[in-house]
Amino acid sequence: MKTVLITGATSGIGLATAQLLAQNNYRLILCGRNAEKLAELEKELGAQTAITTLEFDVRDKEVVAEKIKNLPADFATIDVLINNAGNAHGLDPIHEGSIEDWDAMMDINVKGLLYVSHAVIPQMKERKSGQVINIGSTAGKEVYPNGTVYCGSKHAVDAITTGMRMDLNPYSIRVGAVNPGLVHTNFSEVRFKGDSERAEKVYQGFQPLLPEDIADVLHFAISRPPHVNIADLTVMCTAQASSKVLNKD
Ligand code: 8X3
Repeated sequence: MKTVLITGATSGIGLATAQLLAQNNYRLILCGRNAEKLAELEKELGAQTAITTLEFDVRDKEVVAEKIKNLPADFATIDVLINNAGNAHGLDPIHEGSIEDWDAMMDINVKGLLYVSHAVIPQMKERKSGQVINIGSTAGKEVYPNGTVYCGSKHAVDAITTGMRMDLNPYSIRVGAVNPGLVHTNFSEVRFKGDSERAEKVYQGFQPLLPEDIADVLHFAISRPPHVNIADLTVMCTAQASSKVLNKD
């Protein structure tokens, strides 16, 4: 039974992935900031598979390192790391952007991913096996107006994934990225700071991806035989052709 650590596991893509992997016999380490949701998840999915949860904010590097280091013995060997925690904050031209929003995106999407990776990779290197999947974005492949810093953070994820794959190549550690386009999650609600009406409009007039669609892709990626690495996969809904080309009703 493989052990999979998922960050940002309490909502969206992370949650759908946790639910799918629980049904498919993976041992899960679910990480997130919301203790209550983590406890609910542990109860809900604990009936299906072995679960432990880690409450942390990926920005807290000491806490991240400490909690991963002190995992219970049954969960100490991590076969797969899914760096999923990520957020967008604001959608503004660069001259109107907020420094707090920029900090949040860079700290969570880029530095948080690095902190968790730093805590997990050494044991994979030691064993000469393991898999890291970073959740990128179409925003890591092309830049769109007003998304400058978010796109910058996801381009960083793209570059970091490529570099990680090279650096970890001698240790047979598989590294890849899954880059979703528009997925119907609370992503836009967070981006627009709780303005649900504006958030919902983002997904109106076409069928966006659902978190379950990306969970399927992640399950596929981690269930490949050891010689197969899904290195870089961009997934869009049929209505989307690029960040700004969308076939809406
Ligand atoms: C999410 C996709 O188009 O909002 O990463 O940047 S988009």
